[in-house]
Amino acid sequence: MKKLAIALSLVLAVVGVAEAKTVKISLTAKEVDLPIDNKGTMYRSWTFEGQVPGPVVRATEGDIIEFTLKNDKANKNSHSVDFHAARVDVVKDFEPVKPGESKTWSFQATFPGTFFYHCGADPMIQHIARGMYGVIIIDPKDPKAMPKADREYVLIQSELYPNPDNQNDMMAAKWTNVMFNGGVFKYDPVHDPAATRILQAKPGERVRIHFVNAGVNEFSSFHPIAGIWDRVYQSGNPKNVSVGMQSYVVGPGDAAAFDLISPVEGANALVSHSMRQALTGAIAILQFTNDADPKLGRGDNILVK
Ligand SMILES: [Cu+2]
Repeated sequence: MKKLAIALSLVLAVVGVAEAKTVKISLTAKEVDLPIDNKGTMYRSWTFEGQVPGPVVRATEGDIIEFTLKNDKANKNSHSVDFHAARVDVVKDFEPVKPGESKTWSFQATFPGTFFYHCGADPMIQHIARGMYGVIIIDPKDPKAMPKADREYVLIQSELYPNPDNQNDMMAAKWTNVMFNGGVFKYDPVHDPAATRILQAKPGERVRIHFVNAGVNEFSSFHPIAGIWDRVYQSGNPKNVSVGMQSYVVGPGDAAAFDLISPVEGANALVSHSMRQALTGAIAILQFTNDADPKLGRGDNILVK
């Protein structure tokens, strides 16, 4: 056993991946009905793991991600996964998987950051608009590359097309609402009294928002009402840093990391400052309070369900 371990570490040293670990990730495509607002209006969604957005995928810079996509046999459509954190072959690795089948492929996460992932099966516009999207966070290998966040939240913007079967409406950008994390005013009890959830942090804490724009068509102008972004990291890469930003544009299919620190108790409203987007649903309340729930913005609660 010891000999084997020595031999293995020698092999790893020779190929120069001594620090890399292999992370196994599995996602199952599921076509299900999900609520798209706080009233519980149901929508025929296509999903990863029956949820919109899909699960947060996370690894560290340098890791090998061994990824398996399963397509549930109850589904009617082929699905695929396109990780924006990967450098691979679009034909071989992003190829759609038929219902009842599965496929495994690997990539090394060479750049740290906040990246989009989505289904790339044809027609991609419909697969994304119906809910097949999520975030893959690649933490920097050097833990000091970015200031440590006290809390983190994932917000993914997308447009709601009322008829999920009408691809023409998607091509024409005839959406009715813009949402964060798959729900209209999901975290905004100010504009929708039926909303029960908000984001929370304490004054002085560094809150990092991993923001993805799933689109499928609109650009987002991400702004914290009553706040200023302490730092914005394009693509979430620690080297791409801007400071003291009021808003930052994230195009469809793009992502960034946004740090916010409030010196006072009170609320900020995180919005797309494109007002038609905000006022149809793209608002999330972040409450700064000394009584902030210690579980929120940590562990599995960075994506508030
Ligand atoms: Cu799909």
